[in-house]
Amino acid sequence: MKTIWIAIPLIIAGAVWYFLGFPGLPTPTTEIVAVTSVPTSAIVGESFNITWQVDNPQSITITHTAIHYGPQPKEDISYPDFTEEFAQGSFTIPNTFTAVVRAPDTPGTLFFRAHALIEEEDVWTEEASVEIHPAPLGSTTPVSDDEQKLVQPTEQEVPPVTNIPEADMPLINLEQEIAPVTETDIPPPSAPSGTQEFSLEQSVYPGSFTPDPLIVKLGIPVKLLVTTLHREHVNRISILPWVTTSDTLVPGKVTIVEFTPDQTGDFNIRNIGHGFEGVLKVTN
Ligand SMILES: [Cu+2]
Repeated sequence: MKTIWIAIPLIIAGAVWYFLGFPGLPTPTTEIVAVTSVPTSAIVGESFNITWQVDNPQSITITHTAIHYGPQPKEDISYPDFTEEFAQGSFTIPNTFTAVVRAPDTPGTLFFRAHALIEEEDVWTEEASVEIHPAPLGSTTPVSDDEQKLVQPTEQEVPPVTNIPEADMPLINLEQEIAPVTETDIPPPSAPSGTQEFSLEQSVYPGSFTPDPLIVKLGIPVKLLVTTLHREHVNRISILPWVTTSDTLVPGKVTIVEFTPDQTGDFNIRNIGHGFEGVLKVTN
């Protein structure tokens, strides 16, 4: 009987805390991810900030939160781009995040949602939008410091093969990782020894590999220099039975995939994450 008189006030106190909050203690909220600041409009090619908050009753660590965005509204959240700042790493929530979004080069509407991966669960906001206006007459497109850093190495180091959108360029290791692409167009040796080397380009939107089919010779080690046009949460390839999973494909980086085809026929080059496929043809 005594315990009831202890338990009841505790339950009431707990309920008050949950629904109203006590001073100095975190207040549970219903909107776990919410956009808190975004301009209503932007100028073509201009960079602007979007701020969002990610809440949680307890302080925990998450590994991904981002603004996903693109020129089309997306029910299925397959936006072609997302902000990189908090896309990979370790971030404490509750917290507020701000990332830079670059407006497209053509006027229109930019659609976006904030996303967070919280304890293996995907949490998204409703879709919102920013109107993208043409540049005022006589003005030049503003270029931020960040973009200059990105563009300069591209012009100096990247051969035409890569064709990577500027917004997707990574900030690091451009020289080391992109330099080998110059050799990817060299045809494979015809002698049945050595290595046959090919470039393989992946585009997530639409899901495709180039070339398709990719034709290789039986019994000669294959070296694929794989590039991708898009950043994704999960972005690797498999070529069964030889390659179960590659390293993560990152725009601007060449991922090397090596194997020796020991049977002829058609095999799937498969994107892990989106599931689209290309064909690897092994011939005599
Ligand atoms: Cu995301």
